[in-house]
Amino acid sequence: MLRWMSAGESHGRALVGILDGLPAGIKITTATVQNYLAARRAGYGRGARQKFEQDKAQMVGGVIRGVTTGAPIALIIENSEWPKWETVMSPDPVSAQALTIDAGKGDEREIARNKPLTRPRPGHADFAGMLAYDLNDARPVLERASARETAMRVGLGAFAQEFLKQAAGIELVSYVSSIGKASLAAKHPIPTVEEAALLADNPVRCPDPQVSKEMIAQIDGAQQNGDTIGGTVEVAAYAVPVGLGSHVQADRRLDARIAGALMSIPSVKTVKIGDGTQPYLLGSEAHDEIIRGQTGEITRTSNHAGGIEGGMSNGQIVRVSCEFKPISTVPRALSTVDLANGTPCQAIHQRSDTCAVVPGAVIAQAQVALVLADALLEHVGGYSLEQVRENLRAYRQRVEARV
Ligand code: EPS
Repeated sequence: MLRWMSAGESHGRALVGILDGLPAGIKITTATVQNYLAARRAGYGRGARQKFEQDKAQMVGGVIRGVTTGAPIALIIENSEWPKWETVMSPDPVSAQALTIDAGKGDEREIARNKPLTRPRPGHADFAGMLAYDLNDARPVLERASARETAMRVGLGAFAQEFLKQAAGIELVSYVSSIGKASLAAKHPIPTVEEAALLADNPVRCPDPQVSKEMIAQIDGAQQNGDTIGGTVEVAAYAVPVGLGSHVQADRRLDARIAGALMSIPSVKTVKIGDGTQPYLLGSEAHDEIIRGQTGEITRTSNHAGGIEGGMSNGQIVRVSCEFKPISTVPRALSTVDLANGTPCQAIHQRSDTCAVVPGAVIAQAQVALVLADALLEHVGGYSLEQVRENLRAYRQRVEARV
């Protein structure tokens, strides 16, 4: 069983993450983890912070000389912002006077840094978090609700993706299929692994050059109006063996696990497996008929189900998508009520990204990889990469013999 967890605040010293249950023998280096993290920092519509935030990862457990040991993976990603926030975010108490001193160059954000945040942003965790945790200041809520934490998901997801590739040849791709009103055609083919590698150079991670331009225009339009904008990302996993997940128990269903993992990404409000429910189709049209292919193999006429039936992978490409709402830190601040004095006012705004859909694709890919790695280990097991490979080979042979 694979377990993962993170801790750390957006403007704290660092994010820390633990990934427990990965086998020994996976080859990985800091540079590899760094490559995955770099993809998350890219993307048109990101705010000022991404220009200086380095996402410098350090492996501090579970890896020796470039190979996993089977012990829990421990990862640290430091925040470049920390020196400016050392006082207000200090884990130890600080004097009241220290909090009146503005660090840095005194821009609007720095002056506001030490003041209590009492005007909750509609759409963010501020309001419910302040009430649920008995806080007079939204700072502790937004520090942890911040999507900064997704850097660690991508960091841990790097290990899951390297494991899937090295153990089973499973590779994932992710791309953006809509931003605002600009959408990729529904029938656009899923990029191959090679094509997806090129997408990293596209500012909106979209496989269609014309639609990419429309997406950029949508982001520009939102930014010029002091607004934010959302969109849709797609994730596909190639070479997933049949039978990951299970129909026998609710919490073992692969689709439920993927849906939970994707829905847990900040700003995600919709998750779709394959083509979703397709309520406009009849049953005879909506399902993927089972046929004999040209070389006698068992295959399908289509993949509406997104490679998952009955809570299990069915041997087709696993294909899922999720929609991100526009970021809730809207520059043209929305109406709210100041919880310090109960008066109507404008919500907090310091700085924000205009659009985080492009990093969203990279984060979604990491989340799906973590779930698939867990499901693969559950099915074939093994404490070492070689054991997993052998167990998988034996399982694939049994499947081959049946079909
Ligand atoms: C975020 C707000 C912005 C983003 C941040 C997530 O940070 P700040 O408030 O410091 O400008 O840049 O995302 C990241 C730092 C990141 O690495 O993704 C938020 O409120 O969720």
